[in-house]
Amino acid sequence: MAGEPQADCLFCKIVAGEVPATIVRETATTVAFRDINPQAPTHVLVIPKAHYPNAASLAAAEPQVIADILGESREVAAAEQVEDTGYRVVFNTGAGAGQTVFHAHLHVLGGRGLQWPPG
Ligand code: D5M
Repeated sequence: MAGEPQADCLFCKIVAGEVPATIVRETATTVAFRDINPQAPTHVLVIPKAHYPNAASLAAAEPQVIADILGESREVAAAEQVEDTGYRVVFNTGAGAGQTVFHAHLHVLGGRGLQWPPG
């Protein structure tokens, strides 16, 4: 069923507490934790607790949770004190865009200058 935990999903295991992560925030619908391979001084992933393979499928099924994730990204940015210097939020969607974990996740990146266009 859509949104149900998947046994072979790394981020479902983090939600369940079966894989350790440095969790920085948690709500009823989301978890935010530090990326294991940070690309900036602040690099936090905000994920839905429900399993959807990417942001598009989550948006179609549970649009309020996409809003929750964006709201949490703002809270993360404030806690990390990157609001004033600027930060970036990114949903890589599809392998061609660099997605490697197929449980929707929003990258929150900040704490250094960020170039555009991204690589
Ligand atoms: O981003 C997937 C991200 O997930 C990537 O930046 C590494 C991160 N990652 C992978 N495994 C872990 C664990 N165990 N903890 C924390 N972060 C992790 P993508 O957009 O799919 O390329």
